[in-house]
Amino acid sequence: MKKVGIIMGSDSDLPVVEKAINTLKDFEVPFEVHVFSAHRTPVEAKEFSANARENGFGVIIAAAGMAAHLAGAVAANTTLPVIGIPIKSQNLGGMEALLSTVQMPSGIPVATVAIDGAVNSALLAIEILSLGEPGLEKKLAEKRAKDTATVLEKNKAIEEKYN
Ligand code: RP5
Repeated sequence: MKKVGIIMGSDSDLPVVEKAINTLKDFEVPFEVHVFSAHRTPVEAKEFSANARENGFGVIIAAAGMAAHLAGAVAANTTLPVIGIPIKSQNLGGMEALLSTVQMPSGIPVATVAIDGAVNSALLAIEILSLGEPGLEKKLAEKRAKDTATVLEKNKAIEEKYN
């Protein structure tokens, strides 16, 4: 199976990124995690991205906060699908990272999830990999069914309490 590459701009992003890591673990999808920054270590970020396809990656998740150029810079150096996670910041709440990540010019796409949307970044990566992995398609369907059952149970409890 192809690996998911997870890159974050700083180790301070790890508490959010760990949710993506845990989701990939739940699905037994192989991954690598790195701290590469578009601004602080641009050479390393470029090298990883440019070699990612030949190094066995199928999709890359890039998490960054503030002037979040990481996902776009990664996407500029690979034709693999890139998923951006805008990380919430103290001063501007992540809106700056969201806009920096999502507003890509035509030709270099970044699939952007919600601010701190790490779980969805992993699920989207798994969905992409599932195109060539029927086992993952089955696990995704099972998770959806489990999530639905959980919500229906909560609905039942609320209905019993108030109706
Ligand atoms: C971004 O700047 C990182 O992705 C992080 O979200 C933010 C702050 O980084 P630190 O100053 O905490 O290292 O590049």
